[in-house]
Amino acid sequence: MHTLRFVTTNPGKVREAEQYLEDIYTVEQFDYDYTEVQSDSLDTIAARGAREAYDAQDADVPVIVDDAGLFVRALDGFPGPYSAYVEDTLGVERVWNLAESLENRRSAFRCVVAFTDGDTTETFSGAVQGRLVAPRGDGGFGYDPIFEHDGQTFAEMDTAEKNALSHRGRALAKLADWLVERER
Ligand code: ITT
Repeated sequence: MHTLRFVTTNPGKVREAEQYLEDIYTVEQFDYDYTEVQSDSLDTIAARGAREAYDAQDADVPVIVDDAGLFVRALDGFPGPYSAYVEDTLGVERVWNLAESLENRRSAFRCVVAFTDGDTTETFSGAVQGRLVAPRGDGGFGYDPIFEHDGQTFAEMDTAEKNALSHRGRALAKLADWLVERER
């Protein structure tokens, strides 16, 4: 089976991707910190990151980059593309402390997965709506403990349950369909 490199420092993302891609590719984590260009668009960040990582590797293997973020409606979408910075600086507990004072805690996770094999670069996106709550659950990663969808936080779900609903699951399902179609 061919190899696909998932360019990320986050093993949680790789775990979620394997479920969609394991019939097509052996998924390998490529721990490369690509330049996250300052952009309001996850699409631009992911596509540029994929091309940079593709060029930086020592082989000729297709790569994917996944850029995701938490968009809080009452904060005009903040932290959005800056979600990693906010998590690293404040931590999820303190993000919740800030969110607690908001009247409307509706939020969305968005994700763009960019694929490139050197010739073709394609992006696939997914989103899920939910609301911020006090942290619950110990599964998942990142903001999962404070993101509730239909009464459960993402951290209270196992990987398959989260994938079936999540921003990343939706983007990966589109990528997997596209890859299968392309092989025909
Ligand atoms: P890479 O850039 O190395 O892939 P990262 O975790 O920094 O890893 P992102 O920039 O895409 O990835 O993530 C932005 C932030 O959003 C970061 O703090 C993540 O933990 C968080 N995040 C992304 N996807 C998430 C998910 O499915 N559930 C909870 N938090 C998520």
